Amino acid sequence: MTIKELMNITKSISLFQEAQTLFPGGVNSPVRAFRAVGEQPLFIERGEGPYLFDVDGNRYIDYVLSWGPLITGHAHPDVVKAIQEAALMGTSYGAPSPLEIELAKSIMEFMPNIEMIRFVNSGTEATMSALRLARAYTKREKIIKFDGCYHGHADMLLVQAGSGVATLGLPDSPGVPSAVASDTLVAQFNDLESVEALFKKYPDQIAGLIVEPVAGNMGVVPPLPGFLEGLRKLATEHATLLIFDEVMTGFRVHKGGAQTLYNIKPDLTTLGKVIGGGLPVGAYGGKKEIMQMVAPLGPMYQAGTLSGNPLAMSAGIAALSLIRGEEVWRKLEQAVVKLEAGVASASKQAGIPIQQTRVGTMFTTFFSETKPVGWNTVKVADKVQFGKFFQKMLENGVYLAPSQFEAGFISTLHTDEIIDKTIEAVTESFRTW
Ligand code: KE4
Repeated sequence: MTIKELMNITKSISLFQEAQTLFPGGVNSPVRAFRAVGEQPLFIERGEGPYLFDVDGNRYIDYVLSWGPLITGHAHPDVVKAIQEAALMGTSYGAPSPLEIELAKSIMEFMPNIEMIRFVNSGTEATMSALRLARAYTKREKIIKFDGCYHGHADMLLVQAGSGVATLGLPDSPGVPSAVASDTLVAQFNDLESVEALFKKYPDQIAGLIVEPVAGNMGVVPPLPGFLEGLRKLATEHATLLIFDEVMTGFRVHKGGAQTLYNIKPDLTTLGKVIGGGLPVGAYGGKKEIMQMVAPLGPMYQAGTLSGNPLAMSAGIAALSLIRGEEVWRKLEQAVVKLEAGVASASKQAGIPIQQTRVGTMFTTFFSETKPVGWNTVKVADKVQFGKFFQKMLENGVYLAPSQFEAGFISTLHTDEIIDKTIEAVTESFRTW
């Protein structure tokens, strides 16, 4: 039985048919197409707190949360109010506003290693700009990324990427010029020797090393002890800029991001998702000495019509103000630890082998007997089993990321009762395996 047969999703079905005449694959971002779980996507009417409601009136506990941004849940009253009030003042000025200063200072309170910052409109813009800056600053051209890590869809980064690229089995995207891809070197996550080998092969040629400090786009894969410290040491030794792509991990693995959790100082940090409170915001920042290369102060050009948009700034300010306290983070940790234990117990009871990974408020359940440490150990996970789990959880009212190679997220509104209901859904899903 498929989701279509088991659930009342007739409006989603007809909307998807129409959407496929308008958008490639019927969606505006590939992972939304549910291709990895063999079904058709649900069309969403609204979100409220920890819930999504589809156009057919079905309610789901949401663990995608717009792929990470909604750490305070859907339509949080404070965030909505901030957007409404900002909109009454105008939706875009194309000029500086005090809101940009307020959000920048708020981010820097959470991540003091960021001395200067530039707002953009997406994580892709943030990573693309940070790498251009690394090349401008070092006058070198090659970059290192990691197999299975995803940093947005800029040409130079669509090389052995994770997230939707891995989900759809597109090892590299057509349309990326070989000249561009040839400057992107790929190492293995949690494998320092693979990084050392690249530095040895390309001495003095590597401008930047970009890493998801906790991989989230091959599913969640934590750094092994010493890995991030080793990257910091190698980057320093070779005068290569260490770039922490914290678009996902920022305000998710710890209130101060991975750089605070692991006490590593990257040269540049990229951000997105949570800092926009659900509206389009990205950012790159770091050492002032490096950021001063950026126009109009320096020669490295980067621009954006809606960068620092007052609505997005207002939403980000409101969202970050809601996650500043220690108590919020204690409750988040308590909720996700309870969920993790519930899943472990249900899978053990059902005799279904899984590997669970979690850092802070982002987590993944791999259907595998191999400990995930990098792409090579993640890609062996049983995607069919994951698809079955996804479908059963959906039928039981829980909306998971529709891919084994994605992270799950909780919000401050995933209360004890919500976690209990989720564990019941997991138990029921495994019971009828
Ligand atoms: P955006 O351009 O999608 O705002 O950000 C790109 C990006 C950069 N860096 C990291 C670590 C990211 O996780 C992302 C985007 N994440 C995916 C989810 N894995 C976005 C979801 C989608 O592509 O629809």
